[in-house]
Amino acid sequence: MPETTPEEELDRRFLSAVRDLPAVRDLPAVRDLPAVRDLPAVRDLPAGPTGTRLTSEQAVALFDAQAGSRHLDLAARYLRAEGHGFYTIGSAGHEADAAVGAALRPSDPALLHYRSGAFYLARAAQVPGSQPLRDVLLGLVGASDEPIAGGRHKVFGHHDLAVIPLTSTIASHLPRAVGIAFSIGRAAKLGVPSPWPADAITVASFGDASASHSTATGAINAACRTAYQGLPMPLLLVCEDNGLGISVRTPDGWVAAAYSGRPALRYFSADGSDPAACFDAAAEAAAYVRASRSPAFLHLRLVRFLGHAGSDAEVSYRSQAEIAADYARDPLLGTARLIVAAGLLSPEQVIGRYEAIRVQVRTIADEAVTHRGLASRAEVTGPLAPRHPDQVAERAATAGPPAARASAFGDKLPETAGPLTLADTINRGLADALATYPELLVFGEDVGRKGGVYGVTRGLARRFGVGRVFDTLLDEQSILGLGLGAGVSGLLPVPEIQYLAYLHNAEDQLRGEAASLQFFSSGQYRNPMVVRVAGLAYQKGFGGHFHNDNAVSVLRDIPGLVVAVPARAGDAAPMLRTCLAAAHVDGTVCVFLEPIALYHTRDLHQPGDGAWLAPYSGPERWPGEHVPIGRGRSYGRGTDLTLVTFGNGVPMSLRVARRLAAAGAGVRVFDLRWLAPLPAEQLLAEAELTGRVLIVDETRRSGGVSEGVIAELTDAGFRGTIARVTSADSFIPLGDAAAHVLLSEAEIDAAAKRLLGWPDS
Ligand SMILES: Cc1ncc(C[n+]2csc(CCOP(=O)(O)OP(=O)(O)O)c2C)c(N)n1
Ligand SMILES: [Mg+2]
Repeated sequence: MPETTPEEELDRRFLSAVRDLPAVRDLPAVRDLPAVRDLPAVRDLPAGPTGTRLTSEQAVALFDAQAGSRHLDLAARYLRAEGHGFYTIGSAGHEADAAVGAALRPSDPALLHYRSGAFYLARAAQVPGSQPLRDVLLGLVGASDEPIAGGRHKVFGHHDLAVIPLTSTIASHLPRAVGIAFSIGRAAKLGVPSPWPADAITVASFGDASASHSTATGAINAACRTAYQGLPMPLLLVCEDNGLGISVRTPDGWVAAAYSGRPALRYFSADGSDPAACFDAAAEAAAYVRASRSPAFLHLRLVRFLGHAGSDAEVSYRSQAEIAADYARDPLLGTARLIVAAGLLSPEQVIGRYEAIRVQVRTIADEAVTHRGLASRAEVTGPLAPRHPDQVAERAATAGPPAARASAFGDKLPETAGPLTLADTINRGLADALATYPELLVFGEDVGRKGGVYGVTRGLARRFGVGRVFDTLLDEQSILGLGLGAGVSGLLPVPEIQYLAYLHNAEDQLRGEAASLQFFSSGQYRNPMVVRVAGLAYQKGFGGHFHNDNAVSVLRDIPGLVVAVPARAGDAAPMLRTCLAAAHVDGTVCVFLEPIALYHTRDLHQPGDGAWLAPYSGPERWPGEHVPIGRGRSYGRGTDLTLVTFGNGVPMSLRVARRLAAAGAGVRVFDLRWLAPLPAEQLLAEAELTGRVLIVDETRRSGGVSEGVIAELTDAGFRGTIARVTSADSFIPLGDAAAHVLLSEAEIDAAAKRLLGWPDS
C-alpha cells in the first residue's frame, strides 16, 4: 500500500473529525446561506447566536475562507508533484487569521506573512469581484498574469485589496508597516492625497520566530516609541505563533512574555482553534487601534501542519505524537465545530461545503497550469525601474509656485545670495524641493532642530514646520522603513542617513524592500524615495573609520537603484532636482551621496580662490541646467589623458590636471556624477578622445567603483590604455594615519605621469 502523504493525512483527519461531530437540529439547506462575498460589512452586523461578536453568516464565511486556504495548500502539493507548482510553504494550521481579515476593513493596508492565506481570502470576500483562489493558484504556478507579482514571486498581494506584497526576508516588512501607520495620519494632516482613508489602520502579520528577529524588534520598538511620544501609530501587529521557526522551537511563553508588557503596546491573545475567540480578539484589537491610533499586538496561538514546506520532513525534529496532537487544534475543525454546535450546518453540510471548495480549487488549478510564465529577460525586468527621462526633465525644471518660494525663502532668494558651498546649496535645494512638492518630508537623526550634523538641513524645520522636517529615533532601519511606508502612502520621503558607515546596518531596507517593490508588484506599488547620505572620506579633524566610509559597492549592486554623487555646488541642486523628479515620476529609489569633506570647501587651487563655490540658479535657469540620470560632467579639452573620477576625486583630479597642463600635457577630467547607472556612453567618448584613461577612485581597490568603470570601458570595446589609482583595501584609521590608506594627489600625479610616459621625477 502506498504511504499516506502528510497532506492526505491532514485531509483525512479533518473529514473524519467533522463526521464525528454531534449534529444539533434541523438546519437550513446550504444553498440558503449567503455567498461569502455578499455578506454585509462586519461592523454593521448585530451580535450573532454563538454568544460572540461573530454572526452566523460570518462564521460560515470564516469557514469558507479557511477551507479555501486549506485546499490551496493541498493544491500547492499536487501542483508541485505534477511539476506545475513552485511553492509549497502553506497556511495550514494558521487559518485562524481569517478572523483578523474579517475584523478589518479591506481598505486597511495589509502586509501579510506567507502563512496568512486565510486572511487574504477573508479580506477578498469583502471586495466584490475578487478572485482570491485564482490569484493564489496563479502565484503557485508562476503565471505571468498573476495579479501582483506577475510570476516573479509567490506572495500574497493585491492592489485592489490593499495587500502590499512582501519579499521572503522574514520581518523585513515591519519597518515599512510602521512607516505606513505613521504616514496615514501625516498625509491626512498635510492634506496630501493618500491611498489610505484617514481612519485606516495598518496590519502586519509575522511568525513567532520572526518576532525575535532584530528587524522585528527594531520596528516594534519604533512603533512603541512613536506612540509613547504621543504620535499616531495605528498599527495592528499579528503574531501567528506556531511555536516553530522551521525546526527551532520558540521557548514556551516567550512571545507573550516579550510582548505583553511593552510600553504603549496593547496586547491581545487568542487560541487559534477557537474561531469565536480569535474573531473577538481581532475585532477588539482592531477597534482599539482604530479608535486610539495606538499600536496593538495580537498573539494568535496556532499550529503548523505539513511541516515548514513541502521539502521539510518534520519527522526528523518532531515526534509523531507531537505532530498528531496538533490535529485537535486545527482551526478549520474549530470553525466546523462552532458551526455545527450553533446549528448552522450539519456535519454533512460542512463536509459538502469543504468538498465543493475542493472541486472549485481543482477546477481553477487545472486552468491555471495552462497560463504561461515569464517568457524573456525583458519581461522579467520590465517593472524593475521604469525610466521616463523626458517627464523627469520636465518635472525637474518645475519650481514651486512663486508664493511658496517666497514663503520658503522670505526676501532672501538663494539665487541672490552669491556663491554658495555644497552644503549651503543642498540646504537651499531642499528648501526649494519642500516648496515644490507639498508631499515631501525631510527626516532623520538630528535633521530637525539642530539642522543636521553639518548644518545641511539648518532652518528647514523652522520654515516648513515639524510636520514636514523632523527628527527621528536613532535607528537607520526605522528611518528607511519610515521612507518605505511614506512612499506607498502618497508622500515623497527624503530620509537622511547621518553617515555612510551607518547605512550598512539597515541596507536591506533599501535592497530587499525599496528597490524590489516595483519588481514584485508589477509596478502597482512604488517607493519614491531620495535617501540623502553624508559619506565618503577625507574629513579633516573628525576622522576615523565611521566618519570616513568609502564603501559604495553595496549600493551599486542593487538593481534599479540610482546613486548620485554631487562633487560641487553647481551640480548638487540640479542633481537633487533630478532625483526628486525621478522619484515622483517613476517611483525611482535614489541615494544622494554627499561628500562630507566637500560640504564646506570653498577653494580649489589656492586659498581664497573661491573656485569650489557656485551661485544658486533661479528657476528660470533650471531647464537649461538639467542633469539627466547617468550624465557625467567633463572638464577641459586635453587630448593626452582622461582622468575619470567622482566625489573627492574631482577636485583632486582638477588640481593634478592643472599641474600637468603647466608641464605640457593635455588632461581632461571626467566626473561620473552618477555611480549607478554609470554614464557608459560618455565615458567611452571621453576615453577615446585621449586613448589613455586613469581612473581616480577614492573607494577601495576591491569592490570599488574603478572595477565598474574598467568593466564599462572594456565592454564598450575601448582599445586604449587603462590604469587606476584607488584607496587601500583597509578600514580608515583615526587622524593623520588616514592618509596612509586614502588615495592621495601625489599618487594620482605619479600614475598620470607614468601613463603619459614621462620619466619618474
Ligand atoms: C531574514 C531571514 N532569515 C532566514 C530566513 C529563512 N526562513 C524562512 S522561514 C523561517 C522561519 C520563520 O519562522 P516563523 O517566523 O515562526 O514563521 P513560520 O514559518 O513558523 O510561520 C526561516 C528561518 C528568511 N526567510 N529570512
Ligand atoms: Mg513559527
